[in-house]
Amino acid sequence: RSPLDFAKIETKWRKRWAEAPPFQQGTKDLADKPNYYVLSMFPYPSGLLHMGHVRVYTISDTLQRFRRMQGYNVLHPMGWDAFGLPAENAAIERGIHPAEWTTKNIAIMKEQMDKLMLDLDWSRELATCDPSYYRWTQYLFLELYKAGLAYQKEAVVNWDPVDQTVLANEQVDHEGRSWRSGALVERKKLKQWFFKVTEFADDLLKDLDLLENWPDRVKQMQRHWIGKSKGAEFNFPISSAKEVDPLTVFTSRPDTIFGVQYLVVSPEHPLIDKDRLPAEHAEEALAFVEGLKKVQGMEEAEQSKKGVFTGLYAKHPLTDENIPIYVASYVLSDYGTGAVMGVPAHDKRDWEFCQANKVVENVKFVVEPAIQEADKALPQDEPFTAQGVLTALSGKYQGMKSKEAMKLIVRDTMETGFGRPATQYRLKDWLLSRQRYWGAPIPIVHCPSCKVVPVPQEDLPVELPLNVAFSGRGASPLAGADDWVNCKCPKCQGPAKRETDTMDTFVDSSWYFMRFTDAHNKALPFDSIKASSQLPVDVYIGGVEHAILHLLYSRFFSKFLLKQGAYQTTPETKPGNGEPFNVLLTQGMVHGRTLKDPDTLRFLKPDEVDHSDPAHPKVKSTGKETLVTYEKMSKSKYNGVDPVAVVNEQGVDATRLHMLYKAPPSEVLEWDDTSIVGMQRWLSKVLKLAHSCSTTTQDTAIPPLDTMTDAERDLNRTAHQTIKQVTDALTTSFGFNTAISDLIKLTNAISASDVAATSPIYQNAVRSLVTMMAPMAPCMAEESWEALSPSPQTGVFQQTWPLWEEDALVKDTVDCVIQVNGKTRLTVPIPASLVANADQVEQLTRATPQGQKWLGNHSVRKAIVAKNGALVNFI
Ligand code: ANZ
Ligand code: ZN
Repeated sequence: RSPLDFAKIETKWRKRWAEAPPFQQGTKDLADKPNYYVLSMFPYPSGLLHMGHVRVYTISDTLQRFRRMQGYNVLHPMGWDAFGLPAENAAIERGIHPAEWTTKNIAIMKEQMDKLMLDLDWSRELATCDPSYYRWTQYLFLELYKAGLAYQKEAVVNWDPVDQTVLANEQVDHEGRSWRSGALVERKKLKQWFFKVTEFADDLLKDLDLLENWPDRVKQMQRHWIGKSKGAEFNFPISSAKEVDPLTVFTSRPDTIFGVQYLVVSPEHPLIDKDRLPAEHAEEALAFVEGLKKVQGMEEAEQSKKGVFTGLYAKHPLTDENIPIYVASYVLSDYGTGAVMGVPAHDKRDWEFCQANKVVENVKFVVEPAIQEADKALPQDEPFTAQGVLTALSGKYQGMKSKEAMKLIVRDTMETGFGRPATQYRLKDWLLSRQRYWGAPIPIVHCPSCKVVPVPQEDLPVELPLNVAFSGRGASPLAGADDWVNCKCPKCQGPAKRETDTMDTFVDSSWYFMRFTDAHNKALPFDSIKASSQLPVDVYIGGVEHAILHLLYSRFFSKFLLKQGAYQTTPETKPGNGEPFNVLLTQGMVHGRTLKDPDTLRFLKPDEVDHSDPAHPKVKSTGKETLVTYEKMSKSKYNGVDPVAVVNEQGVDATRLHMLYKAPPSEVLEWDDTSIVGMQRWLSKVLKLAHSCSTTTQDTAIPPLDTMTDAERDLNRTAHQTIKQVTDALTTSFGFNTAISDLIKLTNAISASDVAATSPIYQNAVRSLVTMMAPMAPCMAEESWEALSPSPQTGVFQQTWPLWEEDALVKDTVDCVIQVNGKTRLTVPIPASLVANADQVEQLTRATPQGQKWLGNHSVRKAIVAKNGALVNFI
């Protein structure tokens, strides 16, 4: 189809670059250049590169090549997020050891990546499952442990009965099913390891404001995840004789204290104990709690408004009323104090609970809207959840606004010891232990006499035993590896047992970007000076699915390590305070062209479709045109696209360009092979242009602007305008799509121009074009550069990025909008030097037939020149 043999050109450069890489990584002459760190989120080695990968890596490779050409010493590494469940499942299903499966996949994916012509620093390659890496993950665990930020506690966890493992909340979907196995998740209490991320909650929240170059949406998601909530804690004394400690609740609405009609504790609350509950109620309450464990998933349990009375009462400290205490699963055990004050009149969940369990007959409204229509009573059949003014039921606080009442009530109750101000975060500590094999072992030994003992640093890594049984059922394979589990206590040398939990893979990925700065360090996770000179990452590119956890945990790690002095930030280091990623670019998904039968709406298999007219595919059996949509690629929709096949067929440059051109990076990209041909045509055209001026002189001096002909000035301006726009797109806006269309426009302007190919202006335009194309389409740019051959010794990647001159951008004429008495009437081209001069503009306007018509023989009283002469209003 295409006259150019792209594959041949690609092979030619692949070979030459293998001999003499276009960029030297870490050479001496780069040492005095400023550092720049471009990173794409490292992949899980599934063994299959998908189009989403192509999109991320194309973006990062484009950005890094651009920065190198700008003269930066760029770090652009790649590694493997190689621990995790799929490897272990492969071991169970196919009997291959996870290590072997992973190594094989890495090799396959590396080859696939190579097809994409990515210029990566493979000398820093790392895999998180490699002992030389996880040794340092374990080291960092111990650092956190020593700092009091890693601890063990019993916790209610999401238990996946199929995978036999604990799941994080976000691994459970809204139906309470495991993200991986699809099994209904159960609630189970287990001793687990946690990282105290909540210790950093305030910093993690506050410092989001420093991240000017992060998408607002991501920052919003993080804010919501951290969920800071201000309010108060109140103590309600329990009027039953058995209980001495009061019940403490957290509320964000202390102004509703007079509306408390009952209290509710979570099913895991310490009060729910047969010794603490009155005998006549204990059985029912405990049975209720027991029953909840069988309810599927956390989510469903939380949704349910069912609850039972505990038999206990508390005394309302302000009204002395006796209020019943309930237990219900809508109260979370790990938020606030695990107990709430029930205010049915002003909280939706309390209202529903009250209705569902018939707790009280009359709901007490203690706050009313500030502005109320005189004769219109507040509806009594729904809660009033907004702030307002306190009603007569609120005693001496009657008439106060909610805000003011909150302050006073908290202050007053502080004096009596009943209340205090409190802040709560939705953010929870990070539950990091997993009852699985394929993860970094937690470097802890349990000794009968010394209890929890950290493994000494010199004994790291605690290596995974290779010889274990993968059954897929029961406890973790590690628990069954007796030789490994039984060890000596590092403290007393007595017999002890290893911790058999491994770490969540999010731990591995929370610091890999730091390891890349010093990937082979054998004494430390990384050298402080090396890390300090590279961090933060200048641009981080990856999927928005990591907007919360991975980014939050990475922020936690880098803040912690900064505090520990593991690296420093300099005043110039943006954004500061241990924030790991300066610019965050979250790329959208790649959707595939999906064909459906218009009659049955069934997804069509490739062999069911007649593609003889590619723009109008038809159902073979009926001859009807198929429905065409773009949807997430999946096997069941037959809409998947194999990147390697695309590259083989269309060429790597056209594939990369098409990927960048079809949509702005953060938006969904509708992948459609049929239009790649547009990029191929453009590439051919550029190469032709390059050939057209290859035979000319080496004289590249651009003559002064005022000696240029109009055609030369025009072409020169277009070239400079394009340089400005493309540079901006690659620096700040990341509008690769508009950058490509600007380059195409420049190509067309060069071809259409009357300027001779021998002119330095023409040559400069072509050279700038080829240079700017290089980061996105490396092979064809290099081929074109060779054709141009302005300096045969150096390739296009040795060229410096072109600079634009403001002078060259100035237009000769300005299209001036003319208004008469404020109404827009016509546009007149005015020489740029005259636009500010109202008299001249008037003369030139009158000189046009339209201008004659509107100004006629009226004299102008006043002329208002606006927008630097682009608009003149004659009055
Ligand atoms: C009384 C009240 C009255 C409440 C009112 C709200 C409105 P945020 O803003 O998300 O922090 N709450 C406290 N602990 C809880 C737990 N462990 N499980 C479920 N709900 C809990 O939410 C704070 C509010 O959520 C608290 O304020 C409490 O209900 C409830 F008109 O107390 B409120
Ligand atoms: Zn011991």
